[in-house]
Amino acid sequence: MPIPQMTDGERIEALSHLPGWDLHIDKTAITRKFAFRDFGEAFAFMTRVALLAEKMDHHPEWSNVYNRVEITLTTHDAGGLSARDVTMAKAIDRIA
Ligand code: H2B
Repeated sequence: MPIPQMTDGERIEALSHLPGWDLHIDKTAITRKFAFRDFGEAFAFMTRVALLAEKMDHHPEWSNVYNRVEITLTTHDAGGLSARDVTMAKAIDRIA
């Protein structure tokens, strides 16, 4: 069963509930930058997100530089943004 991409209307509605997350110019993904006190805190956050990703079977594209973590969410099985990304973004915000 393919996962549907979100419509323009759904994207606008979802983003209004996701402060800090930016929609990519091509509308296929959302990104947020997080900053922590130091590397230990950033990596602890990443560890929790990694466990969440395994539980949700939905995995982030991300990078880490010392205390900063940048996360991009997109659904490969949909070829763009889906409701899974929105659910995960909210869960990540709760962890942060
Ligand atoms: N993560 C993301 N971001 N998008 C997907 O489409 C996706 C995933 N699909 N994690 C999952 C794994 C799928 O490939 C496995 C087989 O369930």
